[in-house]
Amino acid sequence: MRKKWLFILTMVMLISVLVLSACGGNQSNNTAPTTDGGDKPKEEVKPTDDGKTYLFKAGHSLTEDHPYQLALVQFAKAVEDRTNGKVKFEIYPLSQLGAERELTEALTLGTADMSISSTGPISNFYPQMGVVDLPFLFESREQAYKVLDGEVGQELLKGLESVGIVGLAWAENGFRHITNSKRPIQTPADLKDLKIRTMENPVHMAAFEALGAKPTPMAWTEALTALQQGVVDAQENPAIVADKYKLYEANQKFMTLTGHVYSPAIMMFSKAVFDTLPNEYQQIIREEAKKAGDYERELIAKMEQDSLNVLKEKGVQIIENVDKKPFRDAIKPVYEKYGKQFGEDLIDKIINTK
Ligand code: EAX
Repeated sequence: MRKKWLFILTMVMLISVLVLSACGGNQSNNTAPTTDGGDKPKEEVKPTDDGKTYLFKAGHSLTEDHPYQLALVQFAKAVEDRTNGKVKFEIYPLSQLGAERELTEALTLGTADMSISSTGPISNFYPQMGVVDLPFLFESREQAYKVLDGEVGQELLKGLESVGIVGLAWAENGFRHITNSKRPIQTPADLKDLKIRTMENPVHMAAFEALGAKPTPMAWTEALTALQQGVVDAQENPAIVADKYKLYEANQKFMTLTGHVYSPAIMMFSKAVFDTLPNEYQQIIREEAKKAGDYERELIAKMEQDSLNVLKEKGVQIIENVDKKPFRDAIKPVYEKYGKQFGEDLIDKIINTK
């Protein structure tokens, strides 16, 4: 009888040990197994709840089907998900919160929350940013990404804080090309006395003066009317902007693929607003802005050829394989002038980044 009870006790203890070790195994491994049998890192840390909810407005100057918008939509969803719905965004395209220069100024003043904008107007508030707007500075997206995602670009983003802006991440507007209502542009001589709308950007204005044109700076919101009414003959923007804004309906009959400026864009937050957020929310916003900026760059690169095809279908004469050397030579005085302002070493460093 004694042996029988001893056996039963032993079996009960053995079964208990087996059951406990099985449970303990699940608790210690609170990560989902991956397909390769490894363990994924722990899920993103969920921020401690400060009990507050935040609703921000994010604006830009382009259309609802442009990568600026699509990137902000992805960004907003990711931030809302990761903050358990505590940080939300309303997105305003079509310059509804103001044209790029106006909205950038509002960020510096803390009267607007967030934007994605081309760098063009930013140099009115942070002059050093103008270095990236130098024509023919970037020969390829790869070079641009290396520079902007490296020390030079990160320093430029950091420098924005001196004027009240948090530069969250680089994105892309695209390579800018020239459209006009008058004639095919093949050489700088074809630009002579052409009234061209430029961004409110001193480097661009100097460049088009050096090319013999008549630069007329204005916000994008005014540009469309000016083109339609013939106040200006030309403008310069990536093909996707010309497509989404149907510039073929604004007398733009010719597009010359000069690619004269690689136009970066920046996802920005007002520092006065950003600083009111708990650090964990700030970190989430920074992380998701970087992801959204990378996503936006991919979209721009993918959509560029589609937009060129649309412009061709709509009757725009596309002038391709342009000899860029005469254009580069004509704007050398711009490099001499701005080399002193931005630093010749910095410009050389950017140009020599391969
Ligand atoms: O940022 O104003 C411009 O030409 C800009 O390239 C455009 O609004 C996209």
